[in-house]
Amino acid sequence: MRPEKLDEAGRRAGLAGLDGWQETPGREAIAKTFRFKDFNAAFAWMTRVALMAEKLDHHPEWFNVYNRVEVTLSTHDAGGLTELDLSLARFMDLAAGA
Ligand code: H2B
Repeated sequence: MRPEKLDEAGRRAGLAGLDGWQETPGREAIAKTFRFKDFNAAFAWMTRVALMAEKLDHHPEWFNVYNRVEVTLSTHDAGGLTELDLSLARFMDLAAGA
Protein backbone atom coordinates (compact mmCIF):
# COMPACT_ATOMS: atom_id res chain seq x y z
CA MET A 1 0.00 0.00 0.00
CA ARG A 2 1.45 3.33 -1.05
CA PRO A 3 -0.81 6.19 0.00
CA GLU A 4 -0.71 9.64 -1.53
CA LYS A 5 1.04 12.52 0.15
CA LEU A 6 -1.48 14.71 1.94
CA ASP A 7 -1.79 18.29 0.72
CA GLU A 8 -1.79 21.32 3.00
CA ALA A 9 -5.54 21.01 3.73
CA GLY A 10 -5.23 17.28 4.35
CA ARG A 11 -2.36 17.79 6.77
CA ARG A 12 -4.29 20.47 8.62
CA ALA A 13 -7.44 18.33 8.89
CA GLY A 14 -5.41 15.31 9.92
CA LEU A 15 -3.57 17.19 12.66
CA ALA A 16 -6.81 18.67 13.96
CA GLY A 17 -8.06 15.15 14.61
CA LEU A 18 -5.00 14.22 16.67
CA ASP A 19 -4.05 15.00 20.25
CA GLY A 20 -0.85 16.97 20.85
CA TRP A 21 0.95 16.30 17.58
CA GLN A 22 2.88 19.14 15.94
CA GLU A 23 4.17 19.72 12.45
CA THR A 24 7.96 19.43 12.32
CA PRO A 25 9.57 22.68 11.16
CA GLY A 26 11.33 22.37 7.81
CA ARG A 27 10.01 18.89 7.18
CA GLU A 28 6.76 17.22 6.16
CA ALA A 29 6.41 15.22 9.34
CA ILE A 30 4.57 15.26 12.65
CA ALA A 31 6.05 14.86 16.09
CA LYS A 32 4.99 14.25 19.67
CA THR A 33 6.74 13.48 22.94
CA PHE A 34 5.12 10.78 25.07
CA ARG A 35 5.82 10.44 28.79
CA PHE A 36 5.16 7.35 30.89
CA LYS A 37 5.40 6.32 34.51
CA ASP A 38 8.80 4.70 34.07
CA PHE A 39 10.98 2.87 31.53
CA ASN A 40 8.94 -0.31 31.84
CA ALA A 41 5.73 1.48 30.86
CA ALA A 42 7.47 3.31 28.02
CA PHE A 43 8.97 0.14 26.61
CA ALA A 44 5.72 -1.82 26.95
CA TRP A 45 4.05 0.89 24.85
CA MET A 46 6.90 0.84 22.33
CA THR A 47 6.45 -2.92 22.00
CA ARG A 48 2.75 -2.56 21.23
CA VAL A 49 3.53 0.19 18.71
CA ALA A 50 6.30 -1.91 17.14
CA LEU A 51 3.88 -4.78 16.48
CA MET A 52 1.39 -2.37 14.87
CA ALA A 53 4.18 -0.74 12.85
CA GLU A 54 5.10 -4.14 11.41
CA LYS A 55 1.46 -4.84 10.60
CA LEU A 56 1.12 -1.51 8.80
CA ASP A 57 4.62 -1.79 7.31
CA HIS A 58 5.01 1.76 8.57
CA HIS A 59 7.66 2.55 11.13
CA PRO A 60 8.27 5.42 13.52
CA GLU A 61 11.41 7.47 14.01
CA TRP A 62 11.73 7.53 17.76
CA PHE A 63 14.12 8.25 20.57
CA ASN A 64 13.69 6.88 24.07
CA VAL A 65 15.24 8.04 27.32
CA TYR A 66 13.86 6.29 30.41
CA ASN A 67 10.15 7.20 30.52
CA ARG A 68 10.16 9.59 27.55
CA VAL A 69 9.68 8.70 23.89
CA GLU A 70 10.11 11.37 21.22
CA VAL A 71 8.32 10.29 18.05
CA THR A 72 8.48 11.64 14.49
CA LEU A 73 6.21 10.25 11.79
CA SER A 74 6.64 10.71 8.06
CA THR A 75 6.23 8.53 4.99
CA HIS A 76 9.69 8.26 3.46
CA ASP A 77 8.40 6.49 0.36
CA ALA A 78 6.07 9.44 -0.34
CA GLY A 79 8.43 12.18 0.84
CA GLY A 80 5.81 13.61 3.17
CA LEU A 81 2.82 12.98 5.36
CA THR A 82 0.19 10.37 4.44
CA GLU A 83 -2.82 8.67 6.02
CA LEU A 84 -0.42 6.00 7.28
CA ASP A 85 1.21 8.56 9.57
CA LEU A 86 -2.17 9.65 10.87
CA SER A 87 -3.21 6.03 11.49
CA LEU A 88 -0.04 5.23 13.39
CA ALA A 89 -0.35 8.47 15.38
CA ARG A 90 -3.93 7.57 16.36
CA PHE A 91 -2.84 4.12 17.43
CA MET A 92 0.00 5.57 19.53
CA ASP A 93 -2.40 7.95 21.29
CA LEU A 94 -4.90 5.15 21.92
CA ALA A 95 -2.23 2.78 23.23
CA ALA A 96 -0.80 5.49 25.49
CA GLY A 97 -4.19 6.39 26.94
CA ALA A 98 -5.39 2.87 27.59
N1 H2B B 1 8.03 3.58 7.39
C1 H2B B 1 7.86 4.88 7.20
N2 H2B B 1 7.67 5.69 8.24
N3 H2B B 1 7.87 5.38 5.97
C2 H2B B 1 8.03 4.62 4.89
O1 H2B B 1 8.04 5.13 3.79
C3 H2B B 1 8.21 3.23 5.08
C4 H2B B 1 8.22 2.74 6.40
N4 H2B B 1 8.36 2.41 4.07
N5 H2B B 1 8.41 1.44 6.63
C5 H2B B 1 8.38 0.98 4.18
C6 H2B B 1 8.76 0.51 5.55
C7 H2B B 1 9.31 0.48 3.10
O2 H2B B 1 10.61 0.94 3.30
C8 H2B B 1 9.34 -1.04 3.00
C9 H2B B 1 10.26 -1.49 1.92
O3 H2B B 1 8.03 -1.49 2.79
